[in-house]
Amino acid sequence: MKNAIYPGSFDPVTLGHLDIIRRSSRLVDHLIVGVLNNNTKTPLFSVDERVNMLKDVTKDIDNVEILSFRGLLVDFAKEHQVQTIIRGLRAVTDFEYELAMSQTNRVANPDVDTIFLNTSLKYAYLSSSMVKEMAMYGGDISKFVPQQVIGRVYEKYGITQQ
Ligand code: COD
Repeated sequence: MKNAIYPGSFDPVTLGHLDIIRRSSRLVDHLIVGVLNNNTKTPLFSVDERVNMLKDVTKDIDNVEILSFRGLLVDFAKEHQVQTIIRGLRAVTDFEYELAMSQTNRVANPDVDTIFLNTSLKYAYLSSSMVKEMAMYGGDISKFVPQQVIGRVYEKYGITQQ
């Protein structure tokens, strides 16, 4: 049984994340999407809201499970007997951070390897931060996040969807 974890903040989930989830779900038997429940960052969405949005947008993918985690990713992986972490790579700017993270995780647990999927070209510059900035000023985010997520983002900024 090949299983993997795709971890992230997903604040909120974007079409870029969903693309990585769909593509990696075809590579493994079981994919856990791990949503970080972090005390140090203040996310726009609570961990429950992020988990629920991910559940909504992945409900048609049978082998995907959405879970939250606290603490170290390698401990979460060990708890679920997972040795493969999936990460998405956009531009070269992601590379340094991703490399450092994968090396650190491998030092912490040599059994854990990270596999990188490159972004689909149309989502190459898409990030949750960009979505939030667009939404904050009333910009159109419909090309960036799944349809079920659009209203929930605007709602956070008190914007009524047209
Ligand atoms: N196209 C392709 N991939 C994308 C896109 C896109 N448009 N947008 C984002 N991605 C990828 C990102 O590159 C990333 O791989 C993944 O999707 C999730 O992205 P984010 O931004 O939601 O999540 P991050 O990068 O904030 O997640 C960081 C973690 C939560 C995984 C990390 O902080 C962590 O593991 N924390 C736990 C503590 C720990 O173990 N620390 C030690 C590791 S150094």
